[in-house]
Amino acid sequence: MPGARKHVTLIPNEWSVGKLVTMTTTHAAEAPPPDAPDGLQEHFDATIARDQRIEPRDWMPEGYRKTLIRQIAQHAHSEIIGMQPEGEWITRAPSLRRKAILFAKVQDEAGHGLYLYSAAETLGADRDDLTRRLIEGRQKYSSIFNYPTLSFADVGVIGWFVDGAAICNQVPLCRSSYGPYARAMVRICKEESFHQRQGYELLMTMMRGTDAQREMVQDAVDRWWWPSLMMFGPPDDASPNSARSMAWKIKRHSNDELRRRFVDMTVPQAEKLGVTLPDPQLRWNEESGHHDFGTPDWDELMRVIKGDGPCNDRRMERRRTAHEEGAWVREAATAHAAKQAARAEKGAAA
Ligand code: BYC
Repeated sequence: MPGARKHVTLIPNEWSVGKLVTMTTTHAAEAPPPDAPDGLQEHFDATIARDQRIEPRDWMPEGYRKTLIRQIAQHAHSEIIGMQPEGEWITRAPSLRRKAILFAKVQDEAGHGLYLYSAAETLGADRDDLTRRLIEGRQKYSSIFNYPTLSFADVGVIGWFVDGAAICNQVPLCRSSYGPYARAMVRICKEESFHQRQGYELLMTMMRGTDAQREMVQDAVDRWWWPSLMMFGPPDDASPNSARSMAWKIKRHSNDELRRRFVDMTVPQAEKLGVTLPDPQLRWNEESGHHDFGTPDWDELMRVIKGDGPCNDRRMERRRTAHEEGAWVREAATAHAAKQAARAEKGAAA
């Protein structure tokens, strides 16, 4: 119908975060029968098969624990490094309102990193050690944060694409089999959906502006589209961790499945916004009920993951400097905690 308002869903209903909290949160932590010490593996397997949660006090296979630490640490590092591309625009935001919004958003990402480091600590990981591994280049963070933010439209496109991709990836992680990770995801996803909406709203405002603003938006879309598709990881047949992680129900969907969901979700949003996604092969496929789309440049993803992206050096240098400059805060906090503990001990003894 001409002139009719087309309804664009930012997050499809069946993915709504609200529904996630109604999922089964039954604890997996019935202790294994005391007379069956050899039954720990069976107990773990049965817990996973029943779709219940593994909690920190439960026995778990070493591979499960290591896989979780790897994924959660990478996820935490991504949230922290992910503050940088948008953070570079805080002092250059075009209005006080945009500055306040951006400030709050970047601060939220820091909070996400902290919940996730806490979740990794429930598995026996040490936060300092994880940070050291990151700054020594022994642990990864998401490839997407190694691209530059060239204009303020990039802030909007990061909200729309990068937070949108994060939602597609992370909403299913709210049903991850490890309790502390799944619970951290519920709050994180609620905040990410706010971030996605603020990005989209910023872009809608720019699209109502001048030709130059519309060109900035299209340019940002052109630069961020393919790297956003790469966020979901290598294709399924080149993803060494997926099968194991899915069997353990850490991951609920494969990389390709989530990528396709992101494309299906984003295409109508792009139409509504009035931008073109830079993929000549993108079209609706009636038979499959999904969009067909082109192949991301997997060599580029591998180069970026290995440290050879446009901004890897800059991001890591900034992270190292921030860590060094924060040393006095860590020392002061440790001294304060020791003083408090000594005072409490003295009080208890008196
Ligand atoms: N970038 O076997 P695969 C955010 C690595 S931040 C870098 O498929 P897996 C936000 C992968 O680690 C949210 N590395 O692995 C913040 C593996 O290497 P290792 C970020 C990648 O784990 C600020 C190897 O390639 N989201 O939202 O089964 C502002 C083979 O891959 C990438 C998360 O962290 C990549 N893109 O699946 C705005 C989500 N892709 O470890 C927004 C949580 C793959 O064997 N993570 N690799 O040496 C996951 O869901 C999964 O770990 C992945 C990869 C889907 C990313």
